[in-house]
Amino acid sequence: MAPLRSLAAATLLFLSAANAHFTINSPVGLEGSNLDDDKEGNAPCGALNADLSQTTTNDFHVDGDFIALTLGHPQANWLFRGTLDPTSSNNWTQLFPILTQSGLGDFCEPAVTAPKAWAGKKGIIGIACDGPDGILYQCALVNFVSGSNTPGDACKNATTVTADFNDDALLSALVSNPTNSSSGSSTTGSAPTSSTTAAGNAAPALARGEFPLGSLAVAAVMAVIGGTLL
Ligand SMILES: *[C@@H]1O[C@H](CO)[C@@H](O)[C@H](O)[C@H]1NC(C)=O
Ligand SMILES: *[C@@H]1O[C@H](CO)[C@@H](O)[C@H](O)[C@H]1NC(C)=O
Ligand SMILES: *[C@@H]1O[C@H](CO)[C@@H](O)[C@H](O)[C@H]1NC(C)=O
Ligand SMILES: [Cu+2]
Repeated sequence: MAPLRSLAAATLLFLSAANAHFTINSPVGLEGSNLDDDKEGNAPCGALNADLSQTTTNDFHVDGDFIALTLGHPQANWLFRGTLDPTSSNNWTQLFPILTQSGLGDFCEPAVTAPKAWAGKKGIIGIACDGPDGILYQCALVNFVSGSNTPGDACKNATTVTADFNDDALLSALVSNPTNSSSGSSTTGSAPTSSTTAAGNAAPALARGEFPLGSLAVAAVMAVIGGTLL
C-alpha cells in the first residue's frame, strides 16, 4: 500500500502548488497577492482593469527587465505584451517570442525588452497564458524606464522547468505585431531537467482534469480514498 499512500501524498503536494492557474510575481501584478483565480480568464488583465491614473512603484527597464511567474499547470504557452493605453483594444505590443513552459512552478525570463520610446511613460505589462483552461490573463502597472535591470531573487526557474520558443496562433492574435518563434531572438536555452519526481509524474494526468470545487474538496476525496484503500 506504500505506493498508493505516496501517490496520495504527492497528489496533495501537487494540488497545494496548483491553487492558482498562474501568478505574476514580478513586476507586482494589479491584484497583488490576492489574485482572483476564478477571474483569470477575463481579458485583458484578469479580475482588475489597469488604471493609468494610479501610481506604481514597479519600474520596468525598456532595455531588459525580468518577468517572474509561477505556473500551476504542467505545461502552458506564455505571451508577454505591453501597452501604453489599456483602453485602446488590440493595441498590445509583443515584447518577447512566445514560449512553452514545461513543468509546473516558477519561471522567469530575465531580459524582456520594451520599445525604447516607452521610457519615461507609464504603461501595462500583460501576461497571457495559453494552458489547459484556455487563455488566462494578468497585468502589472509599470513605469517604463531607460536602461536594463539585474534580475532579483524573485527571478528563478523551478528545477524541473524547461522552456522552448513556439508559435501559438491564439496568443499571436492578442498583439498588433505578432512575431513567430523563428523570427525571435534565440538566446533562450533550456534549463536543466532533473529526474522526474513523484509529484511530477502525478501532475500531468491530474492537471488536465478540472477540480471546480477547489483543492479542499479534492483533499477530502483523497482522504476518503486514503481511508478506504490504505
Ligand atoms: C498604439 O500604441 C502606440 C504606442 O505603443 C501609439 O503610438 C499608437 O497611437 C496606438 N494606437 C492606437 C490606435 O491607439
Ligand atoms: C507565423 O506562423 C504562421 C503559421 O504557423 C503563419 O501563418 C503566419 O503568417 C506567421 N506570421 C509571421 C509574422 O511570420
Ligand atoms: C529560465 O529558463 C528560461 C528558458 O530556459 C531561460 O531563458 C531563463 O534564463 C531561465 N531563468 C533563470 C532565472 O535562470
Ligand atoms: Cu488553471
